Amino acid sequence: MTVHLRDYTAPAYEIPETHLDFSLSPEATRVISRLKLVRRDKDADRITLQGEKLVLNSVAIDGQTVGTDRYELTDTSLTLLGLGETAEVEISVTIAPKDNTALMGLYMSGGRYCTQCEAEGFRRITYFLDRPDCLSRFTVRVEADKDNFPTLLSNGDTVENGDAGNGRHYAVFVDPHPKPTYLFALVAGAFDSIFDTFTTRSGQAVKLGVHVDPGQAGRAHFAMDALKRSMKWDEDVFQREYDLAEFHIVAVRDFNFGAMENKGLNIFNSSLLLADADTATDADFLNVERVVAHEYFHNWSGNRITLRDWFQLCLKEGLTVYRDQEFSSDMRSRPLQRIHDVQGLRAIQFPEDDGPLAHPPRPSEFETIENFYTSTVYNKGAEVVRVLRELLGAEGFAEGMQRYFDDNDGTAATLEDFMAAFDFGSVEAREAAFRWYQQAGTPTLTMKRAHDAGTGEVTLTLTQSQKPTPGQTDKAPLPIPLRIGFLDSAGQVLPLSNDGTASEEHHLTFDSAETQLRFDGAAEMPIPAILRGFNAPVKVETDLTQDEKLVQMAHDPDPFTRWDTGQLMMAEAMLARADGKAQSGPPLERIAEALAGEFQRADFEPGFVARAIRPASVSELIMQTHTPDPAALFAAQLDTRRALSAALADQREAEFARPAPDPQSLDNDAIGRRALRSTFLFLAAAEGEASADLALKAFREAGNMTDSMAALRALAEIGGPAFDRALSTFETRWKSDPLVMDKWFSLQAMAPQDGTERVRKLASHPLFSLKNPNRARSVYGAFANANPVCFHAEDGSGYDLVAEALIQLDPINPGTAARIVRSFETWKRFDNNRQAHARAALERVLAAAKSTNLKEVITKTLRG
Ligand code: B3K
Ligand code: ZN
Repeated sequence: MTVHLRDYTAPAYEIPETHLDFSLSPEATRVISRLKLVRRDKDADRITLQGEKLVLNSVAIDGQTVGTDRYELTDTSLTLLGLGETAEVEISVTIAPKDNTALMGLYMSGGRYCTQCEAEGFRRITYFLDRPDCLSRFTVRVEADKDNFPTLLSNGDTVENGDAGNGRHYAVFVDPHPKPTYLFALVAGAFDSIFDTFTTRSGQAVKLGVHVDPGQAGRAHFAMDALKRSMKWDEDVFQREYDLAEFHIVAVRDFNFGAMENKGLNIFNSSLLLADADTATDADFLNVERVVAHEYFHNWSGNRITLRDWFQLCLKEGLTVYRDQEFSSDMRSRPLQRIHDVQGLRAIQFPEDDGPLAHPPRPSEFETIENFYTSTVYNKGAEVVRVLRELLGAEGFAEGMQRYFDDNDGTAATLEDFMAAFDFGSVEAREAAFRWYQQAGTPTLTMKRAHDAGTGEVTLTLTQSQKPTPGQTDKAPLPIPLRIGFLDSAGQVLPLSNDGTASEEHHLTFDSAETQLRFDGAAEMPIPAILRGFNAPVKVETDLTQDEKLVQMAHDPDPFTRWDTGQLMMAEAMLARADGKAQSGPPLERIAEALAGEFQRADFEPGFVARAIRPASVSELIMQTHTPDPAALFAAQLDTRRALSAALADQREAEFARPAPDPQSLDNDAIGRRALRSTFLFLAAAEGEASADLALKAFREAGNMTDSMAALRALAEIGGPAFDRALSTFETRWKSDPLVMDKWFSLQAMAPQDGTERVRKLASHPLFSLKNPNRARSVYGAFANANPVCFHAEDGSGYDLVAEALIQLDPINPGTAARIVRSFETWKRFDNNRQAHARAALERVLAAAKSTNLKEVITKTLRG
């Protein structure tokens, strides 16, 4: 059943008031809902409420218990009949949270109750208009056994609590802000809680609580701190204040994705909340900070202003990712954040845009909305907001954002509403910008130069093109914001002039299929960077020569450009090697020489250099190759790493001769230096046994989880008994810590030499379970997404392994299965033999699949 954007109609009735009464029990929770219905559409006399896997006990309309003459019941709905202008409806259902392995609706994790309702989980709690444009004021009463479930939470502020007799207690919550069902949440259980207070800029005191598994409070403080910083930042940068007297975050171990922005009661996967230096890596800390901010920022971009329908998902997700990226840039290092985000975009979103599952940030049809929580909606969505900011200028963008928040507060909005808040100068300009939301695919921007030595004029001929994507063949040009700057052949900045204005950097918009830009004042052919800062999600192809790129990677003032051109040079070198044509690629000595220059710069930043000297992963190289051979690419990467490792040996020795950074410190320099040491170990690991001492020493001396994992990753590549010993030391120390053990599992699943064998063994490890999504992903997700050599093995063994797991996982947790299967999306890039293996594996899974989630993804993947 395909749903189309163009078919949107508002519901016939509104539900302005909702009372929910939960009597919690693992096998039989009773949910009574009292709804006030008010007619919107004057001809209506009936309404269909969604409901799945519910046992209906009774229905009453206006105080009278009614029979099937007043309602129709199906597996997925309850239609109330013969309604008037208004009605008071009471529905009683029973559900079994303990049996809910799909983790949608009300379920149990570690003996505690929690919920996940986005997108369509609420219908597994009771019958309701389970759609984002039905905004209701919720009052919720929760009752549970007192000893086992001492903490009771729901959205909004607590207005009452007390004893309910029989060893039970209750609490009542009122959320004054009308909200759709997907933002509903309930939690009950035994937690260790930490509390704090935040005073908003208008003087309102907010009680903050972070609730975690007993014994874990020490790992909750970083999240609390990140929350307070997020609240302050949203006031300072977007003028957005919090709007309830309480705000809670709860960590649960069983969760289908990262976290959820339920109004006033965010629920997190514990992997994105708990962090201390012993158990979390620096990357984990930064993720916790980012996701705490992201979910908090949804309070405005998502909750106060929600979505008219699910096609608008990008309105809250893309915008909120943009906001969290800006937050992280302000908290940490702006250039590093940009590199991190672009790397993620290229690793996940570009392949999606290039494959069978390509769709625009705002799709126009879907089968299962759950399958549309994609990198395109999230990450390209954020890039589109950044494009808008560039097109409008910082001030125009900021004004438009305030207008958007003010004009749409309390409503369920569309992307059209969002665009209407900005002043683009003309209707045409707004429509052109809006295309970014409507067109799928990554545009390619090409640049060719001409130089007139007589006049000193340089002409840049720019073209943009887009390949057809499934269901979308005609593409119109997009407005691409450029930041252009030039160097001379010695690497000096050239302030050329455009239209009579000389500048070191020109901000221009390219919005047609082809154009020519002219600049004056160039004595020789200059070296342009046209997309400094990477402010548009495009692929760039230029006519720069190898020598010019070496100058650019060493000297461009924009760190992003230096990093990007360096990556390009290393990739060209690796691809040439994988093709057996090493001599035609850029020479590694010269690349290494340019990289060595980074260590000498006055603005040396170790975290930046750690990324600059790290060549692309095999997965990234696969995306740059036709019919890739992962094993050959890996061999080429090893070769390149060895060369860089040797060329940068002095820098490595100098770094390791210094005292290690404070293992507890999270400042930029400490994080950066640990990242640099980790990259050095990664480069050196390509030397195999010869580097084992370095890695073992790093493992023994590791002062925190960042250092332990860096050393273990290096040992995983070196392999052999040293690796196995380190693994067992690690296991003995951490076996009772699930988050750390997830790392132990995934590290082995990513081992390039013998990953397949290891995964088979891991699946029968006593701590392995498909029921826990983190654990399932730590093995199969890690293998399929981050072990390209084994996953794409020539004999199809990698595909078979994942297919078998998916067949077992689908009946347990279809959402997680439908995510892992996406790793097959690149299958058509490979040779016929691999394609045949991938097709057979996918067809096997499809034949066994029961869920629409998994079937939709596989059908589209096979079709593409
Ligand atoms: N909005 C949730 C994601 C819900 C996913 C539903 N399948 C988390 C977030 O993006 O903030
Ligand atoms: Zn989000």
